[in-house]
Parts: sequence; C-alpha cells; structure tokens
Amino acid sequence: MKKQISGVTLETVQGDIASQEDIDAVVNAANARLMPGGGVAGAIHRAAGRGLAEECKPLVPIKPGDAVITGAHNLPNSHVIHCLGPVYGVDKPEDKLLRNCYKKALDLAEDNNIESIAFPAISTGAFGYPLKEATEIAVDTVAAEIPALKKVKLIRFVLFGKKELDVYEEIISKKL
Ligand code: AR6
Repeated sequence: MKKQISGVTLETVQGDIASQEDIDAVVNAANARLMPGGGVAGAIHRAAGRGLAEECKPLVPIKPGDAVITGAHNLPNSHVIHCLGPVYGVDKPEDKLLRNCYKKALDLAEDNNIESIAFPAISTGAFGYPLKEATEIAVDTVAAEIPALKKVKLIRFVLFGKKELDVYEEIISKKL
C-alpha cells in the first residue's frame, strides 16, 4: 500500500528490514546495549557485520524511547537508526515511550539529511507490545510528524508477516 501525505510517500511492504536496498536509513528494534539479538536486531547486525556492533559500543546503554544513529556498514543503506522500544508491561508509560521512538527516529533522519526511512514494528516481537495498539501508535505518530518533515520524502513500514501487514494496512486505511 502506498499513500501520499503532504508530499511524503507512506508505504507498507512485507519483507525483511535488512534487505531494503532503496532506503537510506533502516530502523533497528534494538536492545539497550545495541548488541545483536533476535528478530530485527539479529537480522540487522548479521547483515551489517561486526563493524556495526563496534560502532555502537560507545553509544550504550540507551533508554526506552531513545534513538541513536550509526553507519550501516555492510547493509545496503547509509544509516541505521537504533530505537529502544518499551518492554510491554514493564517500561511505562509504554505508549509515550513507543511514540518517542518513532518521533526521535524521524528527528534523527531530518538532522542527517535522510530522504527515505524504513521502520519495523518496534516492540511487537520479543518486547510483547500488542500489535494493534503498537500499530495505532506508529501510524498516529508518523502521520503527525509528516507535515513538519523537510528532508524525509519516503517512510516505509516493513512488516515481517502477512498478518502484521494486514493490520498495518487496515489501520492506515482507517486513519489516513
Ligand atoms: N524484518 C522485519 N521485521 C522483522 C524481522 C525482520 N528481519 N524480524 C522480526 N521482525 P523484535 P522488539 C518483526 O523482537 O519487540 C531483540 O532480540 C517481528 O515479527 O525484533 O522491539 C532485540 O535484541 C515483530 O513484529 O523487536 C531486543 O532485545 C517486530 O519485527 C528485542 O528483541 C519486532 O520484533 C526487541 O524486541
């Protein structure tokens, strides 16, 4: 699905966040130590190579809701923006912390002249955030930021499974 909002393209695709070849910055659903893990972080670090973990070392730890930017090493992108989403039921208030992730990632993209950015569904895997609730927050936050964007022209939500893709498309159709 693809939509134009205030001159910015918002799209959804099913796929792997580590294979977004036409995107400047991919967002990592990171852990506080910015180390390889499972899910998105595992895929990003595997594809980026060990240089990414090395570059991350002086930047840790990060707090829930925070985001930091690095190079992308062997990934086909220019940057990785690492976001630490809230652990559902643990890091509170989880809705605000999740909103901060999307907002800070877009702020970092703007500050670094990034034109295209791809987000995974932060916090909805190992961190247990219910998918529909997290998707509402992702879509609302990104939509609210779009009118203020000057550099970013393409925002892509990359969903691993068909079920996640369907939820995103339903919520975007309803809201935007
Ligand atoms: N591409 C796109 N989406 C993916 C991929 C991929 N390659 N792999 C999984 N997903 P998660 P979190 C989906 O667990 O909940 C890690 O171990 C997945 O189906 O990656 O923020 C870190 O080290 C789910 O919908 O992120 C942290 O400790 C979504 O991406 C912790 O997990 C997020 O799942 C972060 O947990």
